[in-house]
Amino acid sequence: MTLRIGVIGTGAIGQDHIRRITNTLSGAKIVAVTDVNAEQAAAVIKNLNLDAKIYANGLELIKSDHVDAILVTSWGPTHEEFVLASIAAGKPVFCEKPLATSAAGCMRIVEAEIAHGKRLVQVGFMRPYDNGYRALKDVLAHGKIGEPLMVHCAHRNPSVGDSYTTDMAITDTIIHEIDVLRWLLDDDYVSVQVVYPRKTKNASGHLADPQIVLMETAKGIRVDVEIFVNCQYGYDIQCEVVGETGVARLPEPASVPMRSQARLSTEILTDWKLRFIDAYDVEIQGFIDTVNDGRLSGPSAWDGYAAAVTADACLEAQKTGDIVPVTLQQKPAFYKN
Ligand code: NAI
Ligand code: ISE
Repeated sequence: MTLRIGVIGTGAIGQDHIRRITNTLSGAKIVAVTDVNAEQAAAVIKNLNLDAKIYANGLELIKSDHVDAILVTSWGPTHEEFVLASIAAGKPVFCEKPLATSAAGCMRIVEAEIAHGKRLVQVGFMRPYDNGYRALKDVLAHGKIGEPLMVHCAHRNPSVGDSYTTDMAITDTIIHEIDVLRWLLDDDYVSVQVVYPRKTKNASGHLADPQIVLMETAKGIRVDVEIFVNCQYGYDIQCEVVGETGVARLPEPASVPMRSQARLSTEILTDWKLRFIDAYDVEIQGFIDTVNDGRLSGPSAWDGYAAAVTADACLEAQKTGDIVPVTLQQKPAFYKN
């Protein structure tokens, strides 16, 4: 079966997913696109030589009989409406993070999906599909370093534009660590705090950069995540788990060690699209395959909700400097597998 996919939002990640579905993955094709920037949507169709129709807006695309499943890759504040409309139409939907911009919005999606009675939503958290994180989880699952006690992480981007604001360090950036560490540790957060180191001169005047987020899990594991989005030197994702009997690190992306000009060096990537290219491929292929098999899996609306509750607490902690509790509702049986 070839899944007919409609894409809402043909910007950076929308184009990247359209390219991979068209050129790399199997079992699906892009039949519909829409973007508030209609010229851009038309250019994407032309450049990739797609046999796809441009829709006037996301809601028209979702309703179309020619579309079996939806990819939501528009700006975060638009996600909730498109995901709810997809559920109302009974269509599977892959939604880039954030699922919604607030925990309350994510909960509306959870309730709509439960009322529908079958999973329809996958959230675009791709790190659990990354080979490095999977290897790290395997180490923990086999008890090779004993019980995890502490986790040290860094999420560094070379630079960000002027439109990147202090709260986006939470909603756009550390949201990936919030999700992947829940999965890695099989745990939820109970509290968070944000502290601000000395500011880099390379950040815009309005932006607090770097930031450190401290989180505690229900099992008592302490997590620190450095977010540094103007680090200048590359796109660098670090994760080290300290256990009772050893320490395990996220592997570096494969790169050829070079001896040249009196230096031993390896490349550091600069683009998030390349750092996680394999993970995105596996993630979207997983969406296609599990939709085609009628057993959608992958990060769920509940995972989107849990991440949003934690992010909301981080946003409060950014403002107050306090240790802020993270309080999740009871996990519904619907999401227990
Ligand atoms: P972008 O700004 O490059 O693209 C977003 C596109 O959505 C734009 O072309 C815009 O015109 C369009 N759009 C906005 N509102 C719309 C609406 N109501 N209907 C139709 N089109 C609309 O942004 P980017 O970087 O592609 O990010 C999009 C989403 O993907 C964001 O939520 C972002 O957080 C997420 N993202 C996820 C990544 C990941 O690693 N999983 C990486 C990058 C982005
Ligand atoms: C971007 O929006 C992403 O989601 C990337 O995966 C992330 O690493 C980057 O920091 C964000 O800006």
